[in-house]
Amino acid sequence: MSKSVNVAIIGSGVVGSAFISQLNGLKTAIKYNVVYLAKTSSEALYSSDYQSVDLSSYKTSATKPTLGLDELLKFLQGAKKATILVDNTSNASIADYYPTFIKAGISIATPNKKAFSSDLKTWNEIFANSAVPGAGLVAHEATVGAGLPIIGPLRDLITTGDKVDKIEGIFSGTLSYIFNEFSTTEKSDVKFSDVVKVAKKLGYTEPDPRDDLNGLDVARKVTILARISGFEVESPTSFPVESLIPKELEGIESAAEFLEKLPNYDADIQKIKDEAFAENKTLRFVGQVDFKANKVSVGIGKYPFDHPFSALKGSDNVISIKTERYPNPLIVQGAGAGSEVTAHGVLADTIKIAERI
Ligand code: NHO
Repeated sequence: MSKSVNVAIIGSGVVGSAFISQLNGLKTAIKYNVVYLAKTSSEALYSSDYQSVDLSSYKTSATKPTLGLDELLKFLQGAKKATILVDNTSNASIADYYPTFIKAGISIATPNKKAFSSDLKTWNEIFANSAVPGAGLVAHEATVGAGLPIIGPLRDLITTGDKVDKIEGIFSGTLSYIFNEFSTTEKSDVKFSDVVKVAKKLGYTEPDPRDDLNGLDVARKVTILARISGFEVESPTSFPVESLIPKELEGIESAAEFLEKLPNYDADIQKIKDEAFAENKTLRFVGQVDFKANKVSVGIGKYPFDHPFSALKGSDNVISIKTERYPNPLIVQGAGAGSEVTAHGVLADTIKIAERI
């Protein structure tokens, strides 16, 4: 008889629906029995006898009310079988519940950054709980760089005794696109506000582009990598984060009004771009963890035209990890945003957990 594990999925949005479709097409020796699927915070599919949810028809199947987290825990424990909870939401309450799930033996695979980048106490609790025999495992590769292999390889280096010297990278697909278009190795007069507008039109930004431009998403990703490397970052707001939102536009209510007024501030960032160009450098929005300088930071950096960061295309991410073993840094580059690549990161984590539990 082949091995089978129970899977509970929360969320069927952009990443969740891609995850469901990839899981539905999976051909492996392990059987994935989806006992619970919360499509939204109000609609879920499950049966009291743990029959597998039909993933090919979940969009139209009759639903029941979504279970609260205490009820969900009870339901999953009632199956008395190894279970993986896949959280494809950005919900903070679900993230806060991870330590309880893990303690109860339920494993977690997720692209949700909240639990790993909020206060250090939650991070410590998650990993302390998962180290106890019988506890659930936790995997979150897709919280940084979508499906790119960053967290796994970094953890492997650290657990085998390597020491990080510096991590530096472009971690936002949106800001990668904006700076790759705005600041090039060829002279260009393209305006920052125009690039932001195009990025929004192409669907690269959040509905309100200020949620990308404030740097917080990058700060969350850098917090995660810093903590894995042993840098005890208290929270994503405990180190310098440069916001690309002009101070005067921070309080404006609508995204439309923000975009309308943004051109008034083009000259400021254009000046920085021109100064960099005169030094044969491009501007990029980077996150850094620098052990020698004992510093974590997020903001605009200048890179020589022949530096790998200057050659970045589209909305790619790139990360450079310099360690004792890799003084010439290990560099990972590729698509760092999008539903398919993010979902594949979550599914690969789910498979790795299933192989171990
Ligand atoms: P959606 O489309 O809003 O989907 C969330 C779903 O969860 C919704 O269907 C909602 O109804 C459901 N939900 C919320 N609360 C619930 C509850 N209590 N019970 C049941 N269902 C509930 O969000 P996404 O885009 O699918 O994102 C899901 C998670 O993946 C988030 O944590 C997000 O941060 C993470 N993520 C998404 C992306 C992406 O491409 N969309 C990426 C990485 C991680 O690679 C991506 C990336 O970083 C893009 C980034 N903007 C960049 O670099 O520029």
